[in-house]
Amino acid sequence: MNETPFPFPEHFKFGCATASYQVEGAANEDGRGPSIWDTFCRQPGRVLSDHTGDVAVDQYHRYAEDIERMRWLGISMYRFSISWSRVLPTGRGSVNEAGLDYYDRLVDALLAAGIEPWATLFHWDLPQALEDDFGGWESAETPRYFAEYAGLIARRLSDRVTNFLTVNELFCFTDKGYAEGRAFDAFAPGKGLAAAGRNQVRHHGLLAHGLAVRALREHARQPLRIGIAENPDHCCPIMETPPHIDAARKAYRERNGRFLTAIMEGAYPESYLEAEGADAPKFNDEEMKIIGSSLDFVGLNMYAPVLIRATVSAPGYSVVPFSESHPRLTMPWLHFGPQISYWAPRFMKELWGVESVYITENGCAALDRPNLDGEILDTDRLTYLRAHLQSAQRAVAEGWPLHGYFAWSLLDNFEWAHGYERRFGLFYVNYTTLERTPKLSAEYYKEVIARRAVV
Ligand code: GBH
Repeated sequence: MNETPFPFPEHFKFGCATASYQVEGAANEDGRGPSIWDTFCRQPGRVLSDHTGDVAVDQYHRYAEDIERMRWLGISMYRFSISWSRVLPTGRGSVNEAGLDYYDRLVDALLAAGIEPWATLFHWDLPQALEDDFGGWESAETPRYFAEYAGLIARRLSDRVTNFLTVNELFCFTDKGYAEGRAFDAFAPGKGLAAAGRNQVRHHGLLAHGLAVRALREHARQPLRIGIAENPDHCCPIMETPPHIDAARKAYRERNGRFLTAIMEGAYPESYLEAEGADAPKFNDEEMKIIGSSLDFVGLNMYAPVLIRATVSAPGYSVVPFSESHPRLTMPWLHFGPQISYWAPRFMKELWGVESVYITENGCAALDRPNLDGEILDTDRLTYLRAHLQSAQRAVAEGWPLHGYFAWSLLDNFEWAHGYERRFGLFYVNYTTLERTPKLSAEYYKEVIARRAVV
């Protein structure tokens, strides 16, 4: 018997991901300006137990020991995000050198450990000043300032960092931030815009992405690899037969018209514009060209599926609703459907000819409890990760363009509106002592990496 029946090729890379506001802490240190999440966390009832990211898991001070943990795991990539207001406290204008110094230290330490830095420019922590002065993503000023910030980061870090991601998950900082409004569900800044305003916010998010791609390239100190970390509706066939596969592919394109399809095609699909009607975003050709700027890779955050079946009537597909007892992990939306880690890379190639896909996040929340021996035996997370890795391995084995995988997350951290009450880490964090303990899933991931195979 072959002991590693599900191998990953030599060039396939493994990593872990985090985001600035979720891990850094040091919210008021070394000249960092406030972000909309600092403000949001201080509005009672917005975040579970009114938790804040003031301390988070203190990676700002503990990055060196966390890099030791990455070495133990054996990962070769670390995806982190840069806090815009740490380097530009008001989002524009004067630069906070001390803030930039932190990312220099982090990058240098990663490189010394043989780990590639993958830097995300924006993972939702918009400088509060841009919200106060312009209404944040409601304004076309914000994408322009984002491009200036991207240029600054390229000039400062691209001598050592060659992998950049523009923004993380457009839906979350546009729709959930500006059009949701509900407590425990909304994200910062917690506005409740109607459809027309929301669609313009989406458009500004897209524009920020495109302008940043160009600014990064323009100011790069060496050739870069630039992508996005997007969380489209991961449509997949309810069963693997040709009609359902075709329906899921069509659904993947049309249901992502507001974001990913616009980026891949440099145009909003007709189906999106028709559905939005009078509320459709206002845009011009030049903006759509910018939004469609070519990418070096597409990063996909992978969590839950959208199950699709073929229909006879238009549009030829429909969403199969989750049954009440469909298995899910410990988030209301985290339904089990690991097959997306196969179908999404495949559809990227089939729909748009994408040659390089990375799974930029995959993971789940679980009710981790240390046992009497202090172990965290997270069999649920291990099973979830294993199933996704199996699908990813299938994609690679069949020749679809999947080149790497990042687990979300290296360690438990500030889970946005769920505060510290939901844990996504491979390492357990004791929030009293900030001590980190590897869970069983960390040991599992370490074995996968060491053997380069699903084990
Ligand atoms: C990611 O988003 C984030 O990038 C990361 O920061 C976060 O910690 C991690 O996942 C875990 O949540 O509220 O019903 O409209 C997760 C993917 C996609 C989950 C949008 C919530 C909205 C569902 N998110 N989804 S709903």
